[in-house]
Amino acid sequence: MSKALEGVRILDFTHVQSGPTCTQLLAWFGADVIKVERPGAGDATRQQLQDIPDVDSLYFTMLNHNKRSITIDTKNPKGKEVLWRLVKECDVLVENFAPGALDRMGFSWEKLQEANPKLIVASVKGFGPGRYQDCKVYENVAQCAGGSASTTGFRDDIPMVTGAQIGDSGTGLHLALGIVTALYHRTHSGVGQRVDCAMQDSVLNLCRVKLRDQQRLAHGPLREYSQFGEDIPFGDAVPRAGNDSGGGQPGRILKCKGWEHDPNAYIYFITQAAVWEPICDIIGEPGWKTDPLYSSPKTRLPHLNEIFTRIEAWTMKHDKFEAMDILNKYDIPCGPILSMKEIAEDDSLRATGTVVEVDHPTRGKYLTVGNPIKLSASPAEVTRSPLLGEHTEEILREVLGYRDNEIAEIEGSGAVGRVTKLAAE
Ligand code: CAO
Repeated sequence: MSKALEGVRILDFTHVQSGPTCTQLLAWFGADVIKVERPGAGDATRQQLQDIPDVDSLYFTMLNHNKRSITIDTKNPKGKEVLWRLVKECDVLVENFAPGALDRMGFSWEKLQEANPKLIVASVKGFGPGRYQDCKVYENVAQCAGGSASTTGFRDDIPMVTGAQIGDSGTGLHLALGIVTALYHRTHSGVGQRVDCAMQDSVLNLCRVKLRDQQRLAHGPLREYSQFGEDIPFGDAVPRAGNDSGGGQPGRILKCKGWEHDPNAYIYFITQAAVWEPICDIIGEPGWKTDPLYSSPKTRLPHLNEIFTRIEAWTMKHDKFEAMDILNKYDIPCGPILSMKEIAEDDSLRATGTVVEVDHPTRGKYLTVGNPIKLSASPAEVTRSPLLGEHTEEILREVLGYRDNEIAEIEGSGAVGRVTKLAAE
């Protein structure tokens, strides 16, 4: 079976999380991703949150699978010469430097296009053009500026960021789609283009249901939000909705057996209209099937707190997995709150390769998240992240055609740091 992106070569100027998530996806699909890193230091995440001294951190290893690493000082004249040769050999340049950094290095869009008109240049920035365009941005800043934080958490508490990295990984996903779309466009236009993703925009795209609710507010209260049933008036902006379901089918996180000592003994329970009758039977309220106060989705809305308190009295008698088994028999949409420990040990996630064990020469075995996108004709094999500069010589020689004496000259200039050959694994 062939890889979907076989033959596509990526010049990967990314660091930290947003850009690396994007290029990792492209690498899983078979692109040859050449990660350019600063000699001696590399991507800052190699050293961040290190759990084992002098070993690439899990932060780095879990975001840079299937890539090759070359060290180049982009500010060294010889380094620039090598980079320009790489620009000509690559289909896509991906970067997520601070605004203006690529231009300052001398790689403006105009110069890149002149050197390689087919090149696609893909960038992540915190903000798009406008008043914040020059700002440096990390994950939580994007969550706050993209509308996620103001709509996450509980109404009577402070705004909350979410654990899902929607600013970084979310933007990386958007960028990857932009890149493959531009690659497709290039097949009939013959030319490259720029692909720009702002982290604020990507977060907003993922929060679009909240902009929907913002406009619904003009026509009355948001009846599916708990505060409606609690008679708490709405202000002029979408409030935080706690764990209320974002859709038209009310849902909540409810306690299950063991909640007193297990912080994750909870289940998400959705009172989908289609299964209201079995819900009433299971929780021991058969009268609610016909009582006009409870029998229709609309009349239930003011009573959601009472309804979920009653359902919780049932869920508290079962552990979350037992409750799942019972509720699934009736097609009642629900889901256990899984801890990361439970996810790491989950058989089915291992079987599909979504959770995968990888071996690393200095770290040993570790768990990672594999490609969540499954292509039937080109399955992704997850290979370990590269050591810093591991492929410098290989890339200089095989991709760029440099000879021994030229490689020695490049090394002598300080442009690529010390070129070392990795002992066979
Ligand atoms: N050789 C020589 N110099 C290099 C180099 C290399 N191989 N790689 C990077 N550099 C230089 C850059 O050219 C830049 O120099 P100048 O400031 O002189 O132009 C310098 O390193 C710092 O780059 P940076 O500003 O991108 O890095 P930072 O650590 O200061 O900021 C970040 C990091 C993420 C805040 C910033 O890159 C950014 O805002 N990126 C866009 C948004 C983004 O992707 N954020 C997500 C990050 S994950 O949460």
